[in-house]
Amino acid sequence: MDNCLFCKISRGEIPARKVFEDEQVVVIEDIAPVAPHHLLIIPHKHVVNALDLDTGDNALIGHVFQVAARIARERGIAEQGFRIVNNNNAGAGQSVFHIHFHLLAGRNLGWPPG
Ligand code: IU
Repeated sequence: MDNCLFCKISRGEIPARKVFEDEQVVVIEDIAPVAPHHLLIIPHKHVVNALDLDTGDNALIGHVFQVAARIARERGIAEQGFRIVNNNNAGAGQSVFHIHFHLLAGRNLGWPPG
């Protein structure tokens, strides 16, 4: 997608603080962190949000969670607890319309989320 911010980050056309990348996802530091650990796991594939997924994307979403768990272990935040958040549509807080998963940790994470 020509005009998509996360496609541009995925392609390396816009700089981002990249912490991991493989053939399916790129993981960056969120530009406006809301927790001591705030990463975005972004599939390279342009999918708008959960409503835009099809069954062919099942392995991709599984991979996202595998990457999140690996990063949580590597950062030493697995045992204290971490959260994976995916906002779908503006009413739920989605502001970038390319599917992504927030990985949050390092402070008390309230429940229910706001
Ligand atoms: P959201 O769930 O769509 O609201 O998440 C989008 C996130 O992308 C949000 O946390 C922003 O701070 C973050 N972000 C970014 O990391 N870099 C950018 O250039 C822009 C947004 I624009």
